[in-house]
Amino acid sequence: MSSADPHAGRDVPWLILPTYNEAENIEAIVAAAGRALGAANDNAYKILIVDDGSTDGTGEIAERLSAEREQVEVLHRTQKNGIGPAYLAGFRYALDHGAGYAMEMDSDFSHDPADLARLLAAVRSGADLALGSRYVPGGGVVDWGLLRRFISEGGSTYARWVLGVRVRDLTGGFKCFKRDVLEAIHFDSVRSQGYAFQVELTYRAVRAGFKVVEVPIVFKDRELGQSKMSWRIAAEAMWLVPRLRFGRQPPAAPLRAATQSEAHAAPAEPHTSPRG
Ligand SMILES: Nc1nc2c(ncn2[C@@H]2O[C@H](COP(=O)(O)OP(=O)(O)O)[C@@H](O)[C@H]2O)c(=O)[nH]1
Ligand SMILES: [Mg+2]
Repeated sequence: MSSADPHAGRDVPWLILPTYNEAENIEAIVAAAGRALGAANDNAYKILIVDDGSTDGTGEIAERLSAEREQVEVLHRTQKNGIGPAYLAGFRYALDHGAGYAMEMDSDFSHDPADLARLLAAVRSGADLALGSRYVPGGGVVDWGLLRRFISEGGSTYARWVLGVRVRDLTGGFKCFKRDVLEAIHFDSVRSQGYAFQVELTYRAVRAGFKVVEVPIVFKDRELGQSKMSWRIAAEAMWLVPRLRFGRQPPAAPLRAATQSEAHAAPAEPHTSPRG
């Protein structure tokens, strides 16, 4: 099973970390994610930081981290245009370099890096896409007031209802994709940026017949740095969701086209917590 280079080969998980002005978080999040992935996969993993020209020195710190560790790489982009394009650039790079799995996580400790192992385990035990989910039993959110909870959970409920899928947490950004799922998605036709991007990728995976499971996670607010999400990004999700369902569909990847109707009949099953 083992190959000469532990960082090559189709079994290697790549964690994509999008950053915009995360100088206070980047070093600690890379260290914590490295510990979790290293323990989960015998030190064979990659962390790809995708920095969109941060003005607070994040890009320089990322460069130093990548010089210090062979597992860390950096993609510098000159324009800040949202997490959607940043993730797509990261996915493309990871696929081109042989990633077996590509993972998404915020770089601000809202997601617990220790949960990376559980997401990876879910995909290794049969899922094609594992979602860190706040809205299944065992999952949740700390620190949020009633209004913010209502908007977030309401947004997921709205999207679930419009799209006709069973996924409970459609807007979350903590995920593990099997390589094939990303290969089946035509990146050029993905236009969304923020929460809508998360909805779009999960919806496309369900539509293409992939098995999507939800792994309970607890989300907490960042302690350092500032959120870049805005009402504009939330509004984008509102109008984009019906377009995903009723607009012109992007071409399906040939391999998966046969299973599309099956996908409609049996969308995501909630995953039971590995913690019991
Ligand atoms: N590369 C890149 N990363 C971004 C951009 N916008 C946000 N991020 C990162 O995406 C993650 C989630 O963003 P955040 O502002 O914390 O959103 P929130 O958790 O919904 O408040 C963080 O790691 C941000 O640094 C962007 O335009 N480009
Ligand atoms: Mg955040």
